[in-house]
Amino acid sequence: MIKIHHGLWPALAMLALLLSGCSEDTPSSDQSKAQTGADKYPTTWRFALEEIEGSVQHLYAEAFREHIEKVSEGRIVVDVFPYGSLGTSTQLTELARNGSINLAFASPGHLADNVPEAGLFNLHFLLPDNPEETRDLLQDPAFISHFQQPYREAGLQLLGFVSEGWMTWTANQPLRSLDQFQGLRIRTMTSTMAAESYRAYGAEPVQTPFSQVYSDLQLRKIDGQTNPVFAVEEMDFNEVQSTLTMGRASQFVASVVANDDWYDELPEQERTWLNQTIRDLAEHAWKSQERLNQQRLERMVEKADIQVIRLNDEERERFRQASLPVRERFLEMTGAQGQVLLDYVENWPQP
Ligand code: 6CS
Repeated sequence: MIKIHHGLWPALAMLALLLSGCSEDTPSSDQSKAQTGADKYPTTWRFALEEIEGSVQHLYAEAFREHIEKVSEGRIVVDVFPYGSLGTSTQLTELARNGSINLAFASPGHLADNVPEAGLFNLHFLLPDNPEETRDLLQDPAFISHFQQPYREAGLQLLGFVSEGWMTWTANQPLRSLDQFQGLRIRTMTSTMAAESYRAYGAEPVQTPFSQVYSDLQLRKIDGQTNPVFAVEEMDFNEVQSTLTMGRASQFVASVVANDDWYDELPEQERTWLNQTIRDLAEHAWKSQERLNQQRLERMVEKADIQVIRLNDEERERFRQASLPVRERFLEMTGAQGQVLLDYVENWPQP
């Protein structure tokens, strides 16, 4: 049986959202200015996710909803749209850019064609090997500030980065060496930089939306894919792949974004609630991805339906060497600003 994961979007719901621009209980920015004080509330913020219910992004959004409703004493209500209710990652970013939704997750793996600097997170063997150091880097205000202008140029306000754990490689064979990558049709996220990192290993990257990966694997249109453990399990890729290789080459980093005009026009109090919530959730987000990745790895190992392989340092070093030229490609796309970012990460943690 062919299983299509969230491949059929409720097109009418999306169309309605696009056409309406704003719902009854969500005043447009002009209305918002006219409506002040008590009669403005409750107001609804729409938050769209690139992942399904039960995912890292979903846990984050639910915690976000609870937190903001609490600090605002019910004045702000959050509508969460898990993956499958509105569209693909690229479409969600478009909805955030045009203001149909207020908040969204935007993964650099998809976003880097619009925000080239975000391509940094598609580079392999760049972020610290120690995940705690990566966590601290992603919360570092000076690091985040380097991305503000590039996101703005794409019509987005960057609110923060969320780590979702190590990327793994799944296939119907182990992926221990560059030889095993030769000609491998591996699905990557849709940006050029996401593909380049695998082309450097000799693979033939195929770029498709998340929702299409299961059926493409099942139909053998592709040989493998790359995602964190939690996503492999929740999207059932373990049903159609025999081997999960942990090369610890890159970590999945997502960004939380807002429509730029919406953010600028938020009353000061609401913007404070929003920024405070993003800050307060950082630790929660870190812990929930650790827990989810760990639990789901155990579950897959228990079911024994996928073989788990961990690369040793020697094997990883060969991939690291092969990955280095991709940094030049990143610099071609980002210039001096890209160099600043590379230097920043390579010198992290700061003494
Ligand atoms: O592979 C993807 O396209 C997706 N993977 C995850 C873990 N989150 C969102 C992203 O779109």
